[in-house]
Amino acid sequence: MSATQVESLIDDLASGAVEVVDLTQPLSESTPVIKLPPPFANTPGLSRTEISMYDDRGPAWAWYTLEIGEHVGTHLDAPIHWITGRDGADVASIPPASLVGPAVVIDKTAETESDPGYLLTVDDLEAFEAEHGRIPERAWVLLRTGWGSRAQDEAAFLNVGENGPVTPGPDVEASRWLATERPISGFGVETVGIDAGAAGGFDPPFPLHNLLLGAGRLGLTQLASLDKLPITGALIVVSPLKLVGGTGSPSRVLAFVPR
Ligand code: 23J
Ligand code: MN
Repeated sequence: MSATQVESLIDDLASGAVEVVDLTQPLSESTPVIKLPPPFANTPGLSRTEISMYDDRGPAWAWYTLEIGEHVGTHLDAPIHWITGRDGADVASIPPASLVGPAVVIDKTAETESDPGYLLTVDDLEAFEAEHGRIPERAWVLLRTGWGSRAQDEAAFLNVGENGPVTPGPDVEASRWLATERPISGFGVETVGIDAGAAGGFDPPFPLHNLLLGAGRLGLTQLASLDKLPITGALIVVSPLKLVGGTGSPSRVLAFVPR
């Protein structure tokens, strides 16, 4: 991008020709977190304790200590989150250019409404490209399902049934395709994890974690407002904490959308 294009982007932001859309869910003590079945350990959500509250401990200031898992709320999965990516990047080592790129939205809202465990297939990915063109290099592929409308209701969001969680995501072959067939930066979802709810029972278990993170690519979860994005043409910016050795991080995620 030349200096001129950055200047024109600044002008477009001022005029409203480009809108900044926040793709981040609010982060609070009530933000739902994934619940793995026994015998696996689980992550804490967010909790806060006061350091001072305009009181004896600090008369003119308020501040908190946070306790939070790395994988809470709208968050990034780094390659080292998964054993297949253990020699890959931690959060601090991710090249910043991977955190900015074209957003490509695959809309499976209708399919997810009729089947909340909807599995994205290679046929879906190929049909998407036939209609909208080849997924570009460095793209963030975002699976739009409408699931974000459940984000404030833990039971509806996690949607755990008799046979475990029922949430949408890619099947094994679509996971392999996303990890190997296109040089994408990452894959983002509205649900609690990048894999489908049923994916713990797939072969391999959690195939998108296994294959995508194993290929050095990134995951992004619990996104909001994907319905405000065009199918192509938006720019996404992902901002994780620069956690040295981090396997993931709560992130602010923004999109630049032409209006
Ligand atoms: C650990 C094991 C399985 C899953 C996850 C974490 C996540 O969803 C995550 O945030 O990476 S599915
Ligand atoms: Mn995660």
